[in-house]
Amino acid sequence: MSKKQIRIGMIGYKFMGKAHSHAYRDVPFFFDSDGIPVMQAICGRNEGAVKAAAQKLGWASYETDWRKLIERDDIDLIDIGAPNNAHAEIAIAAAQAGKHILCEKPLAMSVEQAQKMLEAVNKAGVIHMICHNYRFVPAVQYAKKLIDEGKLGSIYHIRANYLQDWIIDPNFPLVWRLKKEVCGTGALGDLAAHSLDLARFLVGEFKEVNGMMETFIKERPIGEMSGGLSASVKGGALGKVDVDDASIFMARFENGAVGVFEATRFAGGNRNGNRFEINGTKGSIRWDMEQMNTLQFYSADDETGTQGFRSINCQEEVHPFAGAYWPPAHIIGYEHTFINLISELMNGIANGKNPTPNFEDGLNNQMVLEAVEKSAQTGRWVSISDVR
Ligand code: SOE
Repeated sequence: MSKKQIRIGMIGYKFMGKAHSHAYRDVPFFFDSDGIPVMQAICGRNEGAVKAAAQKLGWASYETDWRKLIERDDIDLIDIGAPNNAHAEIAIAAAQAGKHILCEKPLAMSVEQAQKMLEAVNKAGVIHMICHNYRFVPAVQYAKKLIDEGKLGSIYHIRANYLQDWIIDPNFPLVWRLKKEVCGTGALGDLAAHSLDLARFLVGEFKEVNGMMETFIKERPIGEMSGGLSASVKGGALGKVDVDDASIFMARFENGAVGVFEATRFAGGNRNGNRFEINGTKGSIRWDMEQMNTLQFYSADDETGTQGFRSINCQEEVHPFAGAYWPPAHIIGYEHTFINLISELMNGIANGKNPTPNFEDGLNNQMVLEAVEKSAQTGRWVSISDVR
């Protein structure tokens, strides 16, 4: 079968722009996907910066207005890495122009927006995907396989935390991820969104949640992130932080499992501690992004005396996606999660089949996020069916 060329137009060129660009470049290197990404155009508002990014990241051209990018008839897929408040408008316009879409998480600012985005892609009949890259860690995919094969039996618990510490310094500036009108929520939409997506992938659908949200540093210096994650602005005007620094919630799942979730950017020493443990009637699994290639597995079927968590290095041919790379245990990293995800998207577009996670997952995730917010405001349990 001849390969289909898929011409990409990507919006955003910072952290995610770099991760996605790298993945488009590397997909054909490692995967025999039916679709081949063509890095056609990158888009950003600052001409000097986007031009430099185009050159550095390997894009053939650039645009400074996303509407122009969408109008171009030499683009098949729009990749949205712009801040959260721009996702809905761009995605709906892209769908109406008949473009396939990859959108960064969280899908939208609200359930209402996410519903409109899903309606637009369904109406246009385009392929859509949301960038929950942690689903594509081989160890996480293997966890899913073990659960689907019944190795854990029926699930009792998930406890998941996503712990970072990059805004602990009160002088860290008021960047867009700390402004409600741009990002919607703080640690909840940025970090817990990943954990609850993994929970939906591995455990099942949420039924109800009970949460709390806290903002420890209520005001921060107005300024940019120059200096990266260690940016610090001394003196000058302060602006209000109106999103959560930490969010914690309990959950019940449709299948009877229960969960505890914690997302924070104030867990000192945890740079990217994305972790979960799942316990079932026949066994347990544990995973930690900071040791991403290892899955801990406990099986109650093991002989008494030898029971305990065993560490599986998920870098063998049998581990999903791992075989595309190196010989066993020649490890892969964070960037490979994006390569794996985009290889699925390329196959999806070439074969006209929607991959997962897609906008439907984005909407379901958004319902959980909104239910947690509502619960934190009211101090009550909130059913997911009540935020539809
Ligand atoms: C920042 O907290 C961030 O880059 C998130 O936005 C990503 O989704 C997460 O994967 C890593 O941390």
